[in-house]
Amino acid sequence: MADLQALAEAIINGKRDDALALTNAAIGEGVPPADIVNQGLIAGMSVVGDRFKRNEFYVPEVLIAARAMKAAMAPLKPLLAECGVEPVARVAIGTVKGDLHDIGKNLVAMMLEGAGFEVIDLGVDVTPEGFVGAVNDKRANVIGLSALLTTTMPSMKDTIAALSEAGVRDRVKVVIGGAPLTQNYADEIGADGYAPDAASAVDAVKELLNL
Ligand code: B1M
Repeated sequence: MADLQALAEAIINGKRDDALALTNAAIGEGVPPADIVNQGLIAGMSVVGDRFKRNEFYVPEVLIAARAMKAAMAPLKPLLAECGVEPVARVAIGTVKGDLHDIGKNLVAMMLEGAGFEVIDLGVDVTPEGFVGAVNDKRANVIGLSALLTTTMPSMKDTIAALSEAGVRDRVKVVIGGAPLTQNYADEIGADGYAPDAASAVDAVKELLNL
């Protein structure tokens, strides 16, 4: 019988092969793909997020768990599309213009994927226009801005201004993060949310979307 608890454990422990095998077994038994995602993958990644927040897990453990989740997600993606299961929301995330740091941004993207969001990773050195394009062309509901340099923080303000100028500001929530950022800065530039770490970014996005 499909063991979604074991699947969650495989994700938590970063056991990629086990996660994939348990996912394929559950698919083979006819378990609905959404249940496999929710009760296996998301349940596991949510424990990973909590442990990361409590400093019981560090970056390597999160990366390994995310790798297991991605492997397990591969056979599920086409099935979810066939069933017409829509993602919870679309988050377009990027490191802002002038900034090439992407380790933290990648972690945030992985945690968001683990929580069931569709993540559009725009990469690094993303211009304000690049973020506007993600709202117009990719139908992003949330924009995630990451910056690691004090010199690139102002690009967050420019991005929010560009979203307003393009007339799409009211269609998206903007969440910011990165080592030099603070809630005060988020308030100052008119961002909707701020998160100090990857697991809190998931909480912030959920809160903003009332999920
Ligand atoms: Co750079 N660098 N770096 N660097 N680098 C820092 C950031 C720095 C603090 C080092 C220092 O001087 N002590 C300093 C910034 C100083 C400042 O602005 N106040 C600095 C500098 C100056 C530079 C260069 C200018 C150096 C030079 O060339 N003279 C240059 C700039 C290049 C550029 O971006 N244009 C540069 C280059 C680089 C490398 C390319 C060598 C490399 C980046 C590789 C890469 O990312 N692919 C690098 C690295 C690795 C660092 C340090 C050592 C580590 C950053 C990191 O990855 N941390 C960093 C010093 C340090 O932090 N000890 C440093 C781990 C990561 C998991 O944490 O990114 O904070 P972090 O992400 C966290 C949270 O912040 C949060 O969640 C993550 C996980 O919990 N978070 C979000 C991040 N984004 C979020 C978004 C959210 C929510 C939460 O919502 C959307």
